[in-house]
Amino acid sequence: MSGRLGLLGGALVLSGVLLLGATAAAGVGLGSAGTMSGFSVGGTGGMMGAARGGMMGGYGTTGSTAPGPGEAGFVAGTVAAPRVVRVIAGPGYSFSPSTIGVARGESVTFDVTSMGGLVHEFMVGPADAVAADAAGTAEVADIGMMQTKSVTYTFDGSGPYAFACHATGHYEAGMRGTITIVG
Ligand SMILES: [Cu+2]
Repeated sequence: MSGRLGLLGGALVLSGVLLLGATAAAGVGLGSAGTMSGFSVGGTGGMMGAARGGMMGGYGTTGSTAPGPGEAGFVAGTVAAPRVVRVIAGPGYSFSPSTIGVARGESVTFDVTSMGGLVHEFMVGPADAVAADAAGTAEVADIGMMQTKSVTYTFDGSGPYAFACHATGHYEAGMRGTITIVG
C-alpha cells in the first residue's frame, strides 16, 4: 500500500515539474517582447528559474545554446530570430563560457543564469563601453540565484566586443568575457 502511494506521489511531482517548465518557457517568450533602445531584455521569476535549472536537471529545449559559427548546424541569428547563447554567471566572479564567438552582423540573445549566492549583471557591447560601464550599453541587472534573464544584441560593428558584470566589485574581480567576431 505504501509503495503504491509512493509511486502516485512521484507521478504527481513529475507532472508538476513539467507544468512549471512550460510556464518558464512562456515567460522567456513574453520577456523578449519588451524592447528598449535597440536591445531587448527579458527574464523568468526565481522559482520558475529554479524549476528549469534545478528540478528538471537541465534547461529545456528553449534555453540551450544553439550551434556557434564554425559548428555544425550553425544558423546566424537575425533581429527577428536571434541565436540563443546560454551563459552561466558564477559561482564566484566568473562567466561560463568566458569567450563567445558570433558571426559579424548577427543578433544574439544571451540567456544568463546566476549560479551560487551572488546577484549578477550582464552587460554586452563595444569593449570600451563595457569596460567603462557606460550608460546606454545593453545589459540586464539583478540576476538572482538560479534566476535567468536575457538580453539581445546585434553585432553590426567591427568590434572589439566584450561582456561583463558590473555588480559592485565583480568586474574588478575578473567577471568579464570576450566576444570574438568569426568570419
Ligand atoms: Cu557578478
